[in-house]
Amino acid sequence: MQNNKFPQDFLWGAATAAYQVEGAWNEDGRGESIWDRFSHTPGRITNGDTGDIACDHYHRWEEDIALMRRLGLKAYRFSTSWSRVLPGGRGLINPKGLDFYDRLVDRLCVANIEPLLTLYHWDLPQTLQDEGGWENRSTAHAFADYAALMVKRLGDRVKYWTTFNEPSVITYIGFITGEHAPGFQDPRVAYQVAHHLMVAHGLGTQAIRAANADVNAGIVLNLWPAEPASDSVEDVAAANKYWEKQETLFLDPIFKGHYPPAVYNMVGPNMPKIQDGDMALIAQQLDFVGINFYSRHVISSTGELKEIEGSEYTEMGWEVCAPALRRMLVKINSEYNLPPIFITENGASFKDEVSADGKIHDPRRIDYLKNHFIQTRLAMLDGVDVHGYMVWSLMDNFEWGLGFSKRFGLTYVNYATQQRVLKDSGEWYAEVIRKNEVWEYHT
Ligand code: IFM
Repeated sequence: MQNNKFPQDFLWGAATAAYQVEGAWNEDGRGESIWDRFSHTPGRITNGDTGDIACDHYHRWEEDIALMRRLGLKAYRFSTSWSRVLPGGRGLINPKGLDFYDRLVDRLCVANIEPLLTLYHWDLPQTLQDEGGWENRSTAHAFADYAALMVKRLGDRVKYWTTFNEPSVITYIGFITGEHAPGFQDPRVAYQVAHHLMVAHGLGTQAIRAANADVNAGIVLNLWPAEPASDSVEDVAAANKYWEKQETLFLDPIFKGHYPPAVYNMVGPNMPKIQDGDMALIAQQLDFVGINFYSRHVISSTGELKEIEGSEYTEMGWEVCAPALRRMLVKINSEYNLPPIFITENGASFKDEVSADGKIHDPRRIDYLKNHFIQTRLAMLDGVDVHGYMVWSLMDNFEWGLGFSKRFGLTYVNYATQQRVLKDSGEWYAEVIRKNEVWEYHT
C-alpha cells in the first residue's frame, strides 16, 4: 500500500450534534433540554443566540443527506436528542421523535453512509436536571434505559454507538467554569458528575449490548496533549503533570480501571462517592474509542504558554499544530490498551465569507485538514489502529456558548435563509474521499 493511501475500508465522514443543528426545539412533542433552558437565559450565549432553529436540520435532513452524498461521505456521526424521544427523560416515549431518527437512519443506509450515533452530546432533558441531573446517580440509570430504547429501535441499522461525547467538557465547562449548561461553578458537584457520567457510560454500554449483541459500543473523548515548551527536564515534567491532571480523568478509569492519582490527590474534599463495583463497570472492554482532537497545550515549568511564536491560531484562539495529533495518538496507543480508534472530530473555525463569485474560499481550513489527515496517516504507519475520520463539522452550526459566531463547517450555512453552500474545503474533502489519499505528503 502506498503511504499516502488510506485503507480501502477507511471511514471518511463528517460530524454534527443534535442541539447544534436540529432546531425544532419545541416541535412534535420534544421536551425541554438543559441547553434550551441555558440558551433562553439572557447573558449566557454570545449575541443571545439559541438552538431554537439552528440549521433547521429537523426539517432539512433530506437536503443534508444530499449534501453528504455530494461530499461522498462514507460515514455520518450525529447525536440523538434524549428529550426528543423521551420528553421527560424517562417513561413516556415520543413516537414522532423516534420516527425522525428512524427516517434519518433509513435514508443514510440507502445512501450507503454508515451512521455513527452518539447518545449524549450534552443535551440532558431538563426534567432530569430538575431532579439533580448528573449529580444524581439515578440519571445514570435513566441514561441506560434511553440507550436500550434507541438500540432496540435503530440497532438493526446503526452499528456504531457511543455513549458520551467529551465527558471532560461536560464536567469542566458545565460544572466548573459554568460556561456551558447547566452553568454550575462548583468543583464538588463537578467530580460527582464526572463519576456518574462514567457510571452511566458503564450502564449504557451494558444496555447497548443487551439490546443488540451485534453492535459496537464506544465512547468519545476529547484530548488536548500537553507538550513541553522546551526539552528541559523542568518543562517536560511540568507538561507530564499537566497531562495527568487535565486529560486522564476519563482515559484512566475507562482503560485502566482506576482514577488517576494525580487528579484525586488534588480533588481533596471534593472526592466523589464511588460504590463497590463501579470501577469494573466503567472499565468494560469497548469495541472502539472516538478521539476528538483540535489543538494542544504548550507547558513550561512556569505555566502554560498562551502564544507560541510563529504558530497559527484559529478563530477559537486554538493553536494549529497537526504533528501534535500524531504524537498524541502514538503516546496513548503505547500507554493504554486501546480498541480500534476513530477520529470522531477534527476541524477548525475560521472567518468565512461569501465571495463575489458566491463561493467560500477557505484555504486555511483545507491546510488544517490536510495536515491533520497526513499526521493521522503517519500515526497509522507508526502502528496506531485508526479506522475512520469524522471532520467537524458537516456544516456551520450553533457553537454552544459562542452561538453562531464561529464557523467550523465544510458547508457554509446562511442562517437567514438556511441556504447551504459547500465551501472550497468541502469540494477538496470530496476529492480526498474519492481518491482515498492525501497528497503533498511530508514527514
Ligand atoms: O462544537 C464542538 C462539539 O460540539 C464538541 N467538540 C468540539 C466542537 C468545537 O468546539
